Amino acid sequence: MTILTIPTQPIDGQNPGTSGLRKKTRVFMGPHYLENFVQSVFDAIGGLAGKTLVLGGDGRYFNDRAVQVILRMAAASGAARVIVGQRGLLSTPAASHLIRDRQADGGLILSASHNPGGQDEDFGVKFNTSNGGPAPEDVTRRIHDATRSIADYRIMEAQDVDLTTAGTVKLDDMTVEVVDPVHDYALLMERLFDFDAIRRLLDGGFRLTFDAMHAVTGPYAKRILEGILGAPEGSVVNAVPLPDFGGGHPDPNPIWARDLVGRMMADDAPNFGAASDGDGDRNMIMGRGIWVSPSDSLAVLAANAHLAPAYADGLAGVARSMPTSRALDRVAAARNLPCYETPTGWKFFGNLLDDGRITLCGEESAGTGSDHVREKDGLWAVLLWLNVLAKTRQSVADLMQAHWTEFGRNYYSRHDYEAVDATAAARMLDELRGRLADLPGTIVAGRHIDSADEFAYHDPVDGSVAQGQGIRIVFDGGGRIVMRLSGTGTAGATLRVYLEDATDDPERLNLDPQEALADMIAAAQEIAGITRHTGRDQPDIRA
Ligand code: VG1
Ligand code: CO
Repeated sequence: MTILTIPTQPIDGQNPGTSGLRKKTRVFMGPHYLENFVQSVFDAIGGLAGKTLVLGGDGRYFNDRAVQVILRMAAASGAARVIVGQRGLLSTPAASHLIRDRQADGGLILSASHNPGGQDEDFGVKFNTSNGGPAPEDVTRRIHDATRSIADYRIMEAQDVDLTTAGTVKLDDMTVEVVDPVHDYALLMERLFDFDAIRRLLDGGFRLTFDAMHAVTGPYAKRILEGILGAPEGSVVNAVPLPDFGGGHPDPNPIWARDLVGRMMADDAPNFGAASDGDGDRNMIMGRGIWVSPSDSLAVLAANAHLAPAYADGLAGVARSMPTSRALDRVAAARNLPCYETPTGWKFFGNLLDDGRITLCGEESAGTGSDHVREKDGLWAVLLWLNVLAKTRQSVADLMQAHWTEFGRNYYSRHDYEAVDATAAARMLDELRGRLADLPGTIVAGRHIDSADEFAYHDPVDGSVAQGQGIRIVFDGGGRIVMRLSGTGTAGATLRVYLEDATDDPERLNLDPQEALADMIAAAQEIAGITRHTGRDQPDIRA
């Protein structure tokens, strides 16, 4: 077959953000856009000659065509083998597992995660390294550098590879191994958890509902929850991945998963409800009449993980992203576990996991995971919850009550202001940055400020430093405000305001979080002038 060398020019803005390169789908479909980026990834890792790559995506619009382009480019660059999910599908955690299990040199995951999909919505490409995790910052920097000097890319002249059936085919000299996207991942889950205990729980009439939001976890949840664990058919809803996710945002939060919330708040609600996002790395957990905040979920899982076989010997340590609530820190302190604080984005957990310093970690944005892969893992979190519930035989609501009674409660909410003017948002943070030194010791909204700074992370494993990772203002009594700009958006800027306040008072464990956080909400306005700068008087999302 013929290898074509196509001349091209650098394209601005091909800079991977919090989680890969994310742009409007039409941008990715534009001339050379995908090809430039993919060639830059190959160049940044020293070429593909003789290497093995994992490839798959969340099934969104353009996934099918992008997979074929990448296969032809990998063949042209001399890759030995590409392991690709059937029909081009792989969830992010399943891809991470395959990279590790098959000792691949890396992987490309096609997804814009929880962002909507379609011709007029979002697309994305993430590169993961041989540990199965998102490329760390030095690698993404090299990729970005390569996009700025690219002059040509190589692509094989060939027809589409048939990805409809599992098996091995050749694309010129390169082996294309088409795999069942669920099989290996399901085996891994079976090794980690007490499936018999979960089966008994379900046999006893415990009802669950899982909303795959028309995204990639549909086939995974069907096979594992219904097929292997015996939940009745229909327990998994919206289980067929669609290119436009049924027109919604595949984002498991109370806004975008409102159908699930409605079902779980009804009188005849199932005992357990959950949802995942576009690429299957996020999770939302609910019990009858209760939504569990992701930060609380992380803390509860850290406190109870030992009930699952994989974690029976206890945890080496735990970690959370900086904006995530400090509910986890309370568990760590009580159990004498090291607890690390990292910047937003899963890539920062990689070194801690690889080095054996932590077993469990998570983010307030509905991401939870462990050392079983190097990505957050939605279904894993659901199964760990089910394992814990099967062992404790408590309801979700009772388990939360017991947790707060033992450890105290950290009220938490994230307020997102979406598509705000980027200049105005940057100006607001600049202004705030300039005043940080003056804030400690002052009283705002009746609360005393203890400290104020901009978070920088010093990686204890490789010594790298990540600056500018969010402004944090800490109040006495456990209050905290964090502000940063999103690194995953595709239009304007998204301002994220993370609000936290803590209580140990047994009389104050069951407040509405927005009411419990009233001081912090008022303080955030007063300190940063959100309305003055952005023109918005309400956030778009309260998660
Ligand atoms: C967001 C979340 C972050 C998460 C990232 C990728 O990033 O805040 O916690 O790791 O999305 O998740 P940002 O920069 O927009 O705040 V996913 O499921 O979109 O890969
Ligand atoms: Co995701």
